[in-house]
Amino acid sequence: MATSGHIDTFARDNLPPRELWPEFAFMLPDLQYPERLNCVTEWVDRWVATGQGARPCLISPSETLTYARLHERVNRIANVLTRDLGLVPGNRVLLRAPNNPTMVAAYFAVIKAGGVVVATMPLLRAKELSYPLAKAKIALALCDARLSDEMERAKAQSPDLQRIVYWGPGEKGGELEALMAKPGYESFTACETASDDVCLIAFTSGTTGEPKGTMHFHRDMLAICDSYAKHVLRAEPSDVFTGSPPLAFTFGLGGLVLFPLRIGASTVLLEQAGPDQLLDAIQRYRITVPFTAPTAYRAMLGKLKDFDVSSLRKCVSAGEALPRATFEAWHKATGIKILDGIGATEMLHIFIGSPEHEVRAGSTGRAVPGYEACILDDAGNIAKPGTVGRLAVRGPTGCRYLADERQRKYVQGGWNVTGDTYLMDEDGYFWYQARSDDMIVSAGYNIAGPEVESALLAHPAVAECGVVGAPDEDRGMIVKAYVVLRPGFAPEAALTRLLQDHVKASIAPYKYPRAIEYVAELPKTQTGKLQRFELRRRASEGSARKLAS
Ligand code: 3UK
Repeated sequence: MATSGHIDTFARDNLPPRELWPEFAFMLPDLQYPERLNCVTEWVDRWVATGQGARPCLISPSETLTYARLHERVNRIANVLTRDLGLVPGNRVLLRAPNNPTMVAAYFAVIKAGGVVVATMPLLRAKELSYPLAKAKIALALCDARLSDEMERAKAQSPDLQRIVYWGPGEKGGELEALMAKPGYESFTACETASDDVCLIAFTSGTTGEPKGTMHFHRDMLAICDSYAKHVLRAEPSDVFTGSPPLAFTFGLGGLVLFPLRIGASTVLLEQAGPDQLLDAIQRYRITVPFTAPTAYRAMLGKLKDFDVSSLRKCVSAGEALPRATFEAWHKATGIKILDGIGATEMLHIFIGSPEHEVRAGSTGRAVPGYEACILDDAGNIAKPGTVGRLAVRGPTGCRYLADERQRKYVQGGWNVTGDTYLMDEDGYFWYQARSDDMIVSAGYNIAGPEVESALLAHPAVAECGVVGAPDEDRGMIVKAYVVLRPGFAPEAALTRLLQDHVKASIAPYKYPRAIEYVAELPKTQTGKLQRFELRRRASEGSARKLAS
């Protein structure tokens, strides 16, 4: 192991003890990295050094940066960090901005200077910002001036935070740009970090309990490009990427920045990326590779006729299971098989997913080359194909929580145990059942909420839905569906019966939702995932009220 390039040893000191690490494997020749490695040079400097600096790189509605201009912007910020703001290798820097070119430049500048990025979602409030500030002991923040309100409020309650530097328009903005303009700041030599120095602490969105800080090395950032992106996604330098996930969510970081820049492609960064904006961008920029969540594909389906999406080549879905109905409708409408893939913040990116020619409708796919995945039974042994059990994975990336006891839960016997219930078939394809804690046990039957959701989504009246267990005196639990209707359908008892019959006709009848409640919208996380725990809470409150009355 190379000696660390960090002077501030906080990240290294707070890695989990070695015996709690998952096993790491670097089976592919693509995954051999030098001991000294600053990953940013691979995405940015490399293209300039090989005479390709004029290629388009980051595209946004307000500016387009070539690789050469991104290189310069990264260098200028890196100089500001080290010369004006006193950054020392190993220091953590909080970043707060919507997806835009300066956010990307700041991400790379922190890492190039040997720092550790802690990126945050634009919608977070002061309270949610103060948690990572304290947990990762962050003294410096770079922030888009439009997001200064909550940032200032967070500072007031965060003793570690010494300094915030703002950029962009807005009352507080412009300080970063003024510093960046100094003469001599256009070049910067990358800090000589070790390939196993931490460069990113990504916090999980915390659907249950406190967020967890997952620590990633320089080599991890390349490994996701050289495993998933190279062998499953298989994009080309001429591809134009875009997508909706925030760059603070590693799904977005990989799909919108690391994957395209690894191959010299370009990427369109959108500050607002709802289904309409995404469709508009696909048409306007002739997007070939979009990254978004299953609900967004579903929402876009109804609007495809108003847009020209003929440029699309590869569509990636992750974050939640892709319902078969969505996969099939998208294939019918566009001729494209959506690439489903399961990833996790702990693993940095997607570790199960198959290329188009191997995709099977309704399955997440097979283990990504470089990764191994299996199903563990209750005793922790590898189960036979066809068994439903806990998903476990290992490969070049894996879980290392920042000072967190929950490491023992995620890593068991060297495997990363993601908390998902899956089945692996004889051919090595993985079939999602549910989050392990989302399984509904009703009158002795195990029922996976997402399977009932998939069945409901195939009915034309259903726009979105969430299925959970509601406490029930007779059955322990009953299957309850929260349904958002499409325009033109009324929430009537007749429709409830129709939907129930529809489910009974498409999956085992005992799985049908005995209760259906119509709602205007579903609770979602910052990363756009359905909050089943919130629905469960509502469902149990609802039945508590019923019992009391
Ligand atoms: C669920 C899926 C079924 C699953 C992520 C791609 O989602 C990402 O990371 P998170 O830490 O959540 C991880 C959990 O989300 N999940 C994700 N993808 C799928 N379930 N099918 C899928 N295709 O429960 C997993 O354990 O927020 C996704 C890349 C990077 C990521 N961080």
